[in-house]
Amino acid sequence: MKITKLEPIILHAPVTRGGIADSTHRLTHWGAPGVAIHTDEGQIGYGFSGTHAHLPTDRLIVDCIVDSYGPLLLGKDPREVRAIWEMLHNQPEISWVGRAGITHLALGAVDIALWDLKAKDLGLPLWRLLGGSASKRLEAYNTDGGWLNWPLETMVSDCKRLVEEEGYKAVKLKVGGPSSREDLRRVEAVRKALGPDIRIMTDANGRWTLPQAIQTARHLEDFDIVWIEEPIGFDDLDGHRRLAETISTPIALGEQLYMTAQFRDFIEAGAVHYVQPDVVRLAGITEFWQVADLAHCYELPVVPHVGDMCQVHQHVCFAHPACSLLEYIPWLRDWMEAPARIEAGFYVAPDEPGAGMTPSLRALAEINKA
Ligand code: 0YR
Ligand code: MG
Repeated sequence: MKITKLEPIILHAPVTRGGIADSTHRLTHWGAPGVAIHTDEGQIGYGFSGTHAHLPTDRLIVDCIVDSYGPLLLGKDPREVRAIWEMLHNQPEISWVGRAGITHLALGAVDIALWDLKAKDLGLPLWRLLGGSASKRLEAYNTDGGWLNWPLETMVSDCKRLVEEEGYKAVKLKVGGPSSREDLRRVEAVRKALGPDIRIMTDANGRWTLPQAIQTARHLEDFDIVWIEEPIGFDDLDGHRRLAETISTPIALGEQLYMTAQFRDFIEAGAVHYVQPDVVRLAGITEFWQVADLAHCYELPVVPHVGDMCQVHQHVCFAHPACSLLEYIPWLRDWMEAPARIEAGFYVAPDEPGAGMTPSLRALAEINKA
């Protein structure tokens, strides 16, 4: 099997209620700049990054995929994905300008498309190729009820609906708003509405200073929170280490870390408890697996961030022993040929061959017109 063509794709999917916010970002669409990799056998592999749908930057990512990585991929056998990854990752001119940022996001999308091709070639869903089991219980927690721009009443009723009607047993709430007092009021209201048995995660998206984080975390202890995510700047290793030594609520992070070596440093320093790698921030499934193995060595749970809107992550989580919980955000649901399925708060192992990011025909038609 040989790669014959790379086709750029930029997909912008509207988010819930036309716009969401966390402490740091506001967006109306989720961006999925990526690639369709064609082969001489007619099979197409799809891989996407995950962005805040900023068209000029999305174009840089797809240009990097097609112009920088494309020539290195033509004629290669996509089934040799790990060897290809090493070759691309170590390519001197490209790695000179970035083992992070745009080149790295581009490599992630390429890697996902290659694994997609390999799995499709074997006629297997990726989780099966990776050795996973359909009987594994992979729980979903839902992030889509807890945005910072939802008024308190909306957030409470959304979270209640997710729990009472959809069967989730865990939800994530955004914090890090202008007032910590208001953050605490919102968390308290959801805790009261959901009762003691539902797990609540919080995510400050890096907004707090260290003293603010210490102070707010002390108060959050009253509400039995599973974790505080990115309490301070996402790559502040020593700050997170000091925070972890000071507060009792566990720390989750990793959605903005680009490299295995960064995860190693955070894990070794004791600065992270819930490890949150992302296949679209790391250079794809290949590097995700390295990080998940690393976390597993330290007996830390891996709870990925879903920059792919959980389509690929469900596959790696059904296969990797460090994963038993995965975020759910539904924004690509109407764009994928086989959207992730959740039943009573648990993922259903997908049957479709591939890595899970094949756009629906309708989506492809719309994208190609754009
Ligand atoms: C929206 N998940 C996150 C989204 C999300 C951000 O701004 O990008 O909230 O990545 O922190 O845990
Ligand atoms: Mg987060």
